[in-house]
Amino acid sequence: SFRTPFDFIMEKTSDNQTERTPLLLITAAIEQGGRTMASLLRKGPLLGITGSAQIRNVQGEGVQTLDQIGQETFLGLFRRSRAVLSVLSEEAEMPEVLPCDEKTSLLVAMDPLDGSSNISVNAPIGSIFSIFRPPAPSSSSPEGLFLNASSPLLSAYLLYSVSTSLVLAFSGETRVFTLDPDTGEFLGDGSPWRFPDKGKIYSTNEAYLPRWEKPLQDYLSWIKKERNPSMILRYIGALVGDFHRNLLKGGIYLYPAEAGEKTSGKLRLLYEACPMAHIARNAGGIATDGKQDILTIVPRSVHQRVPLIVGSVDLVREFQERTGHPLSGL
Ligand code: P6P
Repeated sequence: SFRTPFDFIMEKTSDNQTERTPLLLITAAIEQGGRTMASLLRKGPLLGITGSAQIRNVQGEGVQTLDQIGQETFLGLFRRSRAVLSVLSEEAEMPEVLPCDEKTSLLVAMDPLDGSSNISVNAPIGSIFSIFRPPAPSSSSPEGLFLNASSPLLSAYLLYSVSTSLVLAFSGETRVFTLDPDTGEFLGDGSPWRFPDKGKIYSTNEAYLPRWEKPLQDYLSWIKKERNPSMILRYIGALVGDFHRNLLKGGIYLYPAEAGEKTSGKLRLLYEACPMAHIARNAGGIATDGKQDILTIVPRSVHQRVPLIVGSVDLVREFQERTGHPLSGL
């Protein structure tokens, strides 16, 4: 019989009642926002809401109208849940402090709509969340809350594609759910998902190879010319889509640092690399910045970028060994 995210959280919080309620409320907010965004994205072109808005977001990137709708949709739901102390979003420079029931509220870092350049060409996009316990005492500044937070308590992404998936990592497990558009329920088979240890897929934007450091250039050329068995390239250009395919089939995703303006890569630690690393780890995969496990990185700023290599443990181990940073304890 199918199970829902509610069943997953209830099952895994049977001995920890204090966090059960905020986690159920936050997961419900993510589900509700997912239903809203999936419906809007399906009709977007008909409603004229896929054009890029004139306003530029804090990252200086062109903002698609749907980016703002995603920001307002999820922020509004987290505000109404009263279970969230503060939300850090890719779409806002400073974290937003929300009215909440102080004693059990949690922190949310989110990318409300990741890969929005795919919207206008009807390609997959996603929403990414990491949920943290606030540091004690939680009197520090909004940014300080996120810079002193522990590792994620729960991580999630929504993937808006052929179907709408919700993937949750919590309490040592990663589970996959699919939206039933007729009932609005997210349903899964109740079993934990395991990242395949091996795989033949690598996902990266090879156009930037000339700006990579030499060991990474050598790794890619080895993959293409010498590795046996050989690998294939699959790249959607949206982290959630590329990650999800590799989570299901086995594979490795790489967004390395580049000489020039991407000296720390492109992806953000708190609401892109960290949740993906947590989801990978709970499924038996691993994520690094090329040198260390993403989950051991202490953020220095809330929009900090990091290089991201994430996927099947055998493939990430092979990458680390070939680029001179073998991972200990793997
Ligand atoms: P590039 C989307 O803009 C994003 O943040 C990720 O979702 C995606 O994996 C990456 O950037 C794509 O970047 O430079 O290959 O277009």
